[in-house]
Amino acid sequence: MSFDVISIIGLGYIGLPTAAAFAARRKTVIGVDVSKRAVDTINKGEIHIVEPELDMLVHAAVTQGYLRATQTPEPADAFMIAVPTPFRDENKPDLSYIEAASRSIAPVLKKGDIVVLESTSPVGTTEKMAAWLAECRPDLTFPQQLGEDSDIRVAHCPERVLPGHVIRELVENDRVIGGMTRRCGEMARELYQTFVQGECVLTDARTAEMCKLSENAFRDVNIAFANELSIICDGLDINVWELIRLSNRHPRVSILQPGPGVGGHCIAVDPWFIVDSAPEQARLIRTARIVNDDKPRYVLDRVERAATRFKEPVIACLGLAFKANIDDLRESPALDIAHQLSERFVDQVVVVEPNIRSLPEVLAGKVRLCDLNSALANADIVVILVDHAQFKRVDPVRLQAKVVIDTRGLLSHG
Ligand code: SAJ
Repeated sequence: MSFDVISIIGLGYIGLPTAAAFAARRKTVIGVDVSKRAVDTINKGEIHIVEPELDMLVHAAVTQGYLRATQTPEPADAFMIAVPTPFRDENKPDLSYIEAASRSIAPVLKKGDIVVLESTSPVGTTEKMAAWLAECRPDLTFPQQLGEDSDIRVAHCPERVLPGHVIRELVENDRVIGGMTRRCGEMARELYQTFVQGECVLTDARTAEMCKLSENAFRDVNIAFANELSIICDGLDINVWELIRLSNRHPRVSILQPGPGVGGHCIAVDPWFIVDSAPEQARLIRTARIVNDDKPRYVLDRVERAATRFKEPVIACLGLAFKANIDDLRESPALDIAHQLSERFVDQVVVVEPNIRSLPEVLAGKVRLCDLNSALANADIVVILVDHAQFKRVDPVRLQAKVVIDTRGLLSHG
């Protein structure tokens, strides 16, 4: 089998690094994206997202002629769909991007091609994708659930990389590959082995879909446990971070860290796909989502209670990103808390976020973005929302005369 030309549909946080990884192995890669801005940026050898080392890789791939971006799909030997799967109202998964991407590549498919779904998806989506493709191309055969070989092979291979470490994890992580038939899985494995050094483990498409959702739900449930413990400990006057440190000395206990809530576009989203598929059974998974989504409100209550001690307190929010040492503000509980505080305490909130140069739209004109020193000099209340490296270096003496609400346990880590 040879994959001379590989097409990646969706050039975002997963699609673009994957395109660059294939191009680095001297494969011809055609990147497809609906956004003209993304396509133009990539064709200039630049990138439109933030991910360490990606700029260098894309620049090399484009200048050496291995990577080219376009808005219209072209023929290739392998197609990988890496478009978003957000959720709509009432936490229902929205598969419209996958459907549109599938229908857009259908006209250029030819016998022998493989289509791999990379997007995190509810169970059954790979089968739906095969059905959409089949509907557009009655002249070709597609795999049925337990069917035999077909003209077009279809598989699911969810990405599992950690934002900020994508380039390394893309190569080193093991991959779970769910083929719609054994042959589909084997072909997908050969495709991934072009650049993946981790093990590529074969299963069926439904198990692969559920595997990715389970990984993120596992983490969500465990963070919810830590968040619930933190609220219980506040009421019982126990330092939750010391408690967790001590509990984790047990050889079979490994409690995660509480925080201001769960952010990002994966862990706070994916468990809902399981709840949507099994609403009656997924009781723990649903409750974990609710516990984590409620945590920002709990933090706000604490700040409001602390503020009653002052006439017009200056409130410094340390951090806006959804986790430490990144600039990604999407679905960030820290941003949500800063925003709500800015509405409640007009002209009293200052924000420190060393990883951004200008405020996001929701905060523009409402809070002041300032450096750590001036924030600490003026604040009455300091709310630590993200455990950025810069904040870890603050001398605790500077916080002594202030009310500190430390949602990340920054001051409690020895
Ligand atoms: N968080 C806590 N306490 C913890 C750990 C994390 O409050 O102990 C919070 C973080 O602050 C953040 C959120 O959870 O707000 C998510 O952060 P994360 O670092 O756990 O995960 P993501 O969203 O950056 O990436 C996850 C990863 N999944 C797992 O670790 C199981 C990654 O491997 C996936 O590829 C990614 O989701 C994805 O795309 O699904």
